[in-house]
Order: sequence, then C-alpha cells, then structure tokens
Amino acid sequence: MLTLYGTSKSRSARSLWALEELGLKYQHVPVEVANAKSPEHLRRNPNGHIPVLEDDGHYLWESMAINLYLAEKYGKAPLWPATSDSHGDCYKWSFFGITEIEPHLLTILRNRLFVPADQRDEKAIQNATESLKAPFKVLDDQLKSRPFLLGNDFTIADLNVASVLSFAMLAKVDLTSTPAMQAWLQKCLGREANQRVRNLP
Ligand SMILES: N[C@@H](CCC(=O)N[C@@H](CS)C(=O)NCC(=O)O)C(=O)O
Repeated sequence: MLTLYGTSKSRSARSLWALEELGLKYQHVPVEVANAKSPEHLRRNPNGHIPVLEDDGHYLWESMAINLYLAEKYGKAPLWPATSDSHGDCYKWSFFGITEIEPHLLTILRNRLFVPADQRDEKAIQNATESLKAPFKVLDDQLKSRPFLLGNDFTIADLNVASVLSFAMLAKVDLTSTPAMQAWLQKCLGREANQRVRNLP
C-alpha cells in the first residue's frame, strides 16, 4: 500500500505527479505545510517536512529520492529508462534541479510572494536571477536538439526538473530568453498526470 503525505500546494505536488504518471494506486493524506512539524508527522519525517511516502511501512522523504525510488521500483521505460547510463542521467538532472536551480527560485518566490512588500529584498531577487542564467542556459542548450532531457521520451528526469521549474511560473520569472527550455516546460507541465495533481487538496 502506497500513501503520500503532503498537500498538493507544496513540493508534494512533484511526488503526486510521479504517482499519477506511473498510474499507481495510492492513498493521499494532504498534510498541510503548517502541520508538517506536528508530533504525528515528525514520526514520519524527523525533518518535519512534506512530502513523505509510505510504501508498506517503509517511510521515505526528500521529493527527488521519492520520485526516483517510485520510478525505479514501479516504472518501466521510457519513464524509468532501461540502462544504467540513462539512470545516471536521471540522477544527474534531478540533483542538478534541486541544487543548481531550486534554491535560487525559492529566493525569488519567497521575496515576490511570501514576504510583505516593504520587506522585499530586490537585491536578493536580482542575484538569484543572475545565478539562474547559467543553469537555464545548460537546460536550453540540452533541449534545443531533443524534445526531452534524455532524448525522444519523457522520463523521470523531465518530471523532476520540470517540477522544480514550476516555481519559476509561480514566481513569474521571465523565461523568454531560453525558449527551448520554456517550450519544454510548458509541454511537461501540461501533461494530464500533472493536471490531475492540480485538482488534489
Ligand atoms: N528537500 C525537501 C524539502 C521539503 C520541504 O521543505 N517541504 C516544505 C513544503 S514545500 C515543508 O515541509 N515545510 C514545512 C516546514 O518547514 O515547517 C524535499 O524536496 O522534499
């Protein structure tokens, strides 16, 4: 039995997207961000964060780890591709997404959406925007000559990186100077499985 703890209005959306994309049966417990540090949830994840996946009593946290685990255990090609080389590429792009991109997008998101206007740090937004130029170019270059990150097919690497980049849409980051990345992002986020997640609590 699979259970995903975490509201879709959080990083849990990524793991819900993976579960939907894989067509798995699962229970969804939409733990709110505000309740992530409750004693009950701390027993699932000592960090007090969502998402958490429970797979027959095995608890996993960290959204990228959850998604790679789900793809490897329950997926098949092309979502979880067939070779070790391509598995390496899935790890590479996923870790690139959360280390090179996510922190800068969160800085912009926080300052544009969550901080009161008079406390907004425009310099931090500017620095983060500058820092995103290099990884965005890496993605844009990769996607100029292939429809998806690994080639012709949508894989867990696309899902993981696109889910990180969905913060750019929320934070209204201008993506027009990386048109191949922008078009790929729209294509990924528009997938039916991701659209279904938007309707979840
Ligand atoms: N690196 C973790 C981050 C998880 C995380 O920070 N989740 C936020 C919601 S998006 C959270 O649980 N916040 C609750 C809190 O910090 O109290 C992951 O990707 O799963």
